[in-house]
Amino acid sequence: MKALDGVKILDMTHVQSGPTCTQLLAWFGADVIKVERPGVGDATRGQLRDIPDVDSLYFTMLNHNKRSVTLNTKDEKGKEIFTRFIKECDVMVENFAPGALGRMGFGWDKIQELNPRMIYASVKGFGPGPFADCKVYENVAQCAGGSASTTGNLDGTPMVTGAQIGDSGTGLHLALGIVTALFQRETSGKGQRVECAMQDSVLNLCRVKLRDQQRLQHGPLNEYSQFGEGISFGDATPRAGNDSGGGQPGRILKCRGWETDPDAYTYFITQAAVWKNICDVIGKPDWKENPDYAKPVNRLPKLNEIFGAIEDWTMTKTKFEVMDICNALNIPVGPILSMKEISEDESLRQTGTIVDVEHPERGNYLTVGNPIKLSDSPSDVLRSPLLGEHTDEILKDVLGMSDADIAEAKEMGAV
Ligand code: CAO
Repeated sequence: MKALDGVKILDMTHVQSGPTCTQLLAWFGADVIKVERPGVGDATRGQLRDIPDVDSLYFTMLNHNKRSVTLNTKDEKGKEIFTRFIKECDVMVENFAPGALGRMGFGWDKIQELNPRMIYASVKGFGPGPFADCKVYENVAQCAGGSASTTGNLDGTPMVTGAQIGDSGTGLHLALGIVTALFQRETSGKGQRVECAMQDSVLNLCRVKLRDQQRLQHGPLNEYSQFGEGISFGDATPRAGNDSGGGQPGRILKCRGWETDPDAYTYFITQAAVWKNICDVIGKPDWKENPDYAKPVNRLPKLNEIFGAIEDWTMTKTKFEVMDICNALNIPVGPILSMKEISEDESLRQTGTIVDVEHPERGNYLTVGNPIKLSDSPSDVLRSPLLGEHTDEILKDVLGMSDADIAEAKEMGAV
């Protein structure tokens, strides 16, 4: 048994944000029926291809454990079949440009009329307001959600981050909305509309930066490096380089080999509780009792000097030696791991966070498994479906269509 066994998801998602959401639901056991346009499919099947004519890694890594049915939802026969799917499924998920489902004739009113128990979940770039009709991709969301403005160096341009907080971040939020709505349906008996805007999800993940925006009204942000550097603050939360976003100052510091290895760095946090251990390990025992350094508040204006001294020490060690030495002393540090190092990490393979998957057309590839581990509902990662691989099977077992009905629908170009 899996947690979401028996839940049928009508998956109208494409690209990244929606597919991340439905992939999670599939890992938890839902039957995710991915509806794709005949002969075309999700655009990402063909994007960033590394092997000619084979589904891209972009697609395969976002669509595990799903079944694919082709269906032209703009065609009359296709609409009839789609209507039957709406009646049979528990949840519909989509992330088309605003209004696309309505243009097909399947707005929220229509869906409620067809199936009052259906949960209809959408990702859009923006919520209601001036930008509600805009198409949005990852980096637009990072920019509009406050992330880009607060990422990067103080003297540099706004910066997007490699973590897909706009797409995958919104997919995660939406998945939570869906299971919450399923839970409420247990008592209400009714479906509901679940909406997640990418701007809102990014902002939710940038919550601490809105915290700092308000703190600015009461004085400088003295844990930011620019405070110690004597650079005055403007009227908006500034970019803070690699400063820690929390109350314990931290920085990225060079480790042995940094001259040739772009990832020979560690993150080092000067947690107040272990300050004395830090002083000992970097060879500054006098800083333990010296009133200029002993208290966190006195250290804030001197972060450049302090991290300079720590870096003099980290540069004599590899990032893994820093990890071993500091963790034994309870000092929080973390190596900067490259994707190559992560892909070769045995412990991540053992927990199912990195998984090897066999695909009939591309062979073996690596993917990220379910990061959410349920003890009674473990996730097995199954390869993504080929375009329309399960069309006949789904039309038969979900809608009860006969072979003759299916043949007719195919002849009409509906599937
Ligand atoms: N049968 C027939 N038509 C289909 C179909 C099917 N099975 N599936 C999709 N279509 C149609 C849609 O109805 C739509 O047609 P209309 O424009 O005529 O109404 C069309 O295909 C394409 O939809 P789209 O406008 O969503 O696609 P796009 O490539 O132009 O835009 C994107 C992509 C991502 C910018 C846009 O979908 C969007 O803004 N989505 C919301 C925000 C979002 O999720 N962004 C994240 C993108 S990365 O995860």
